[in-house]
Amino acid sequence: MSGLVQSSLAEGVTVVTINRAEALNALTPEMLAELSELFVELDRTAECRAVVLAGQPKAFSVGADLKGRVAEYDSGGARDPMGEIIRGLFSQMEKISKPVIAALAGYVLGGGFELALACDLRIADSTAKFGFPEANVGSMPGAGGTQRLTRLVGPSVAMELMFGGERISADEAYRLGIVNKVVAENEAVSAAVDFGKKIAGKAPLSIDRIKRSVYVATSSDLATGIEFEQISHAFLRGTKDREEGMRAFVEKRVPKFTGR
Ligand code: CO8
Repeated sequence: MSGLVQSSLAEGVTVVTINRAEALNALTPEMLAELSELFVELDRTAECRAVVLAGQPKAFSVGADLKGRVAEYDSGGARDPMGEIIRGLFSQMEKISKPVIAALAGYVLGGGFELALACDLRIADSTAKFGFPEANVGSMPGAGGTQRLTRLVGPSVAMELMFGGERISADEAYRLGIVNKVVAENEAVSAAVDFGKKIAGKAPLSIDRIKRSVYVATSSDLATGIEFEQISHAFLRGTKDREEGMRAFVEKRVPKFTGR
């Protein structure tokens, strides 16, 4: 590991921090590959029940490392290593069974905004600034941003943000439904960890099935979504945790969930 990505697990919540402050957390293929390896590991780690993804106080991330992109031109490379890794990582984040909560501060731009959108929830501090400047550099959001932002805010607002490239404040992002909550400066990580701990007390299989069902809702027609929900509900009926949860309620005690 290069130190570009750090993680620590406590009380069921893993905080993953992107650590490249000197370049405002500009994303490199190496960093994204490390994130991807880490998410594989977190998905297998039973003690990890929720993930908080954080950046630095000045920037969650300013997006793709433009210096690296220029170097790709200079070396005549036709491949797009960044594109391959970033798309794989974002779909992996949606598929892992644990909720991923973005804790946002400072610049959340371009691919950094797309990274935040690939998380399940977003909590921003009052310094967070969001924008898609890709059209300024002849590019476009290419890691799912056009799709995920449109699903959150609708086509008209999504195009306004991506055509104009203007930065919006945390409060505006909240008003548009892009972030779930805005907290005071430097409090996004602690607020996200608090929510993660709340999730850590729930039945893990319920959380997994809710997450999957919601993503089916954003990518299918209603009948398909209802069918998936029904299958998921039937699956949970056969789990030990469901019986434990219901017995604990009746016996007025805290349930002990095992993920089975
Ligand atoms: N890449 C590499 N380095 C960067 C980047 C970047 N995107 N942004 C900032 N930096 C570096 C600067 O070069 C500088 O380093 P140095 O001092 O060594 O030159 C350091 O970070 C600090 O930056 P500034 O001095 O510019 O700081 P300011 O506070 O004055 O400005 C801004 C901050 C406004 C964020 C400004 O740096 C900026 O506009 N950065 C570019 C942001 C941008 O355009 N991002 C979008 C990139 S395109 C993208 O993300 C597409 C993703 C597609 C992924 C999928 C592909 C398939």
